[in-house]
Amino acid sequence: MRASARLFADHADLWGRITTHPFVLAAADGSMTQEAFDRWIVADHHFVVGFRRYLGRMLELAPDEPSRDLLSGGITALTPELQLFRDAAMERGLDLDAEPGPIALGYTSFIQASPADGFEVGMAVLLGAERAYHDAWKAVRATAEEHSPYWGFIDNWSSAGFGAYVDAIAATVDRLGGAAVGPPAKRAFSRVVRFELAFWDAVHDGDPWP
Ligand code: MP5
Repeated sequence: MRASARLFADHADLWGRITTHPFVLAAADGSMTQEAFDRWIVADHHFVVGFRRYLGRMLELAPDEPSRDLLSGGITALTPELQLFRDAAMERGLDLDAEPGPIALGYTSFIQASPADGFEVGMAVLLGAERAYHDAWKAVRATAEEHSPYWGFIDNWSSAGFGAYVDAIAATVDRLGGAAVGPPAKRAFSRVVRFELAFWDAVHDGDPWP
């Protein structure tokens, strides 16, 4: 089995819960509350700001030109993506500098710390996080209307171009082979899957500090 497939094989059940989470279903059928979507914009903006810095660290660690091409492409795509968040926040009067909740902060901090455990661990994290969003927003796209207020975000992660990026990440993980599925990489991937679920819960229901 390829290394990327081995990472997913252990998490088939939890993966199904990411793409059928109540937040995802509500985005698809238009029943999302304004509070939940506003919470997601602020929390996910915090995540993407941290994610871009993590990708910068991964670019520095990358061992060859194909993986540097992949990562620098990922970084470049985040300029228009961050603008989507800024525009949505401006329209809705949201403060993007608001204190993130503990789940949003914890997941983002975990992602940013992951390259310290090596490039292979960082790549397992990248595969999990990007594939989670591709699969979830593809599920939203399957039933959402193009005039959905979330269309810019839906299209960003569900497009064929983003799918090709996720496939290229998987191919890089496969090229890395054994170290990409060693215990540290598997543990990090498992944490990504569980954090993705916790993040949907947090934006759906709230992510309060004590
Ligand atoms: C992504 C995201 C995808 N924006 N938020 C979460 C919680 N998980 C994954 O990352 P990117 O950088 O927006 O493609």
